[in-house]
Amino acid sequence: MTRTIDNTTRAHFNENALKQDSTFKLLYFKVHALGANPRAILAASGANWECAFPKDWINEEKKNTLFGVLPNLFETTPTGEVIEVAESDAIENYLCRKFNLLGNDAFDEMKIRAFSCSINSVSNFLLMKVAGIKDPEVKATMRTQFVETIVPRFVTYHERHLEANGRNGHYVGDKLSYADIKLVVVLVSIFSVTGETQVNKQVTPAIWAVWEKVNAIPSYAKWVKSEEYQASIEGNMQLLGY
Ligand SMILES: N[C@@H](CCC(=O)N[C@@H](CS)C(=O)NCC(=O)O)C(=O)O
Repeated sequence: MTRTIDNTTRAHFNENALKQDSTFKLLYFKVHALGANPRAILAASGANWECAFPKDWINEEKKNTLFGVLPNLFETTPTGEVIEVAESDAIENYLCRKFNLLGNDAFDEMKIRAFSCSINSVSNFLLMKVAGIKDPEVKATMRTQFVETIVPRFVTYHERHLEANGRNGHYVGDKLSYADIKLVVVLVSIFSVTGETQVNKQVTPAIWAVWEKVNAIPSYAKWVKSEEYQASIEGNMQLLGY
C-alpha cells in the first residue's frame, strides 16, 4: 500500500519548519542531478546533515517513498521525531525558508526566485536536451547549442545582474541566498562541458565572485571535498556525461 503525506504530522511539521537545530539526511543516488541543490543548500547553510545513497533502491527504499522517486529529505528534530519532505522543489523551498536563503522581504524573494528560475533553464537544458538525448547526432547538436547559445546568453544576463548588486559575491543584498548556491551548482556542470572558457575571473568577475564566496564557506568546502560529493561527480560523468 502506497503511503501518503500524513496529515497528523501537521502541527509537528509547522512547529519545526523554521528551526535549524535538527539533523538532516538527504537520500538520493550517487549523482548530482536533482540531489545537487538540496545537498548544496544543506552544506552551505552549515546544517548537521548526511548525504545518503540508497542501499537497495528497487527492493527497499523505492517502496517506502511517497512518489517512487528520489530525492527525499529526512529531518530528525532534537526530540527525535522525523519529518519527511519529498520532491526536489518542495525540499529546496523548505530548506531555503528554514535557512533564511530567500532574502529580507518579498521583493528580495521575487528576485532570488527569478535568478534561480533562470539558472534552472540552464541545468534543465543540459539534463533534458543534452544528457537526455540518445541519438548521437542530435546530442552533439544540442551540446553545441548549449556551448554556443545557452551558456553565453546566461552569462551575459547574470553577469549584468550580479554587477548591479555590486559584484559582491551575492545576487541580492549582501547575504547568501538560494540563487547564489544554485549558481555555484550549475557552474560545476557548465565547467564540466566548457571548461572555464566562458566563466572565469577576468571575463565574468561578478559571477566569479559568487563562485569564490560560496566555495569559501567552510562547511561547503568540506562538502565539495567529501567522498560522497566526489562519488556523485563520477556518477554524473558516467550517467549523464557531464
Ligand atoms: N519530480 C521529482 C522527480 C524525481 C525523479 O525523477 N527522480 C529520479 C532520479 S533523477 C528517480 O528517482 N528515479 C528512480 C526511479 O524512478 O526508480 C523531483 O523533482 O524530485
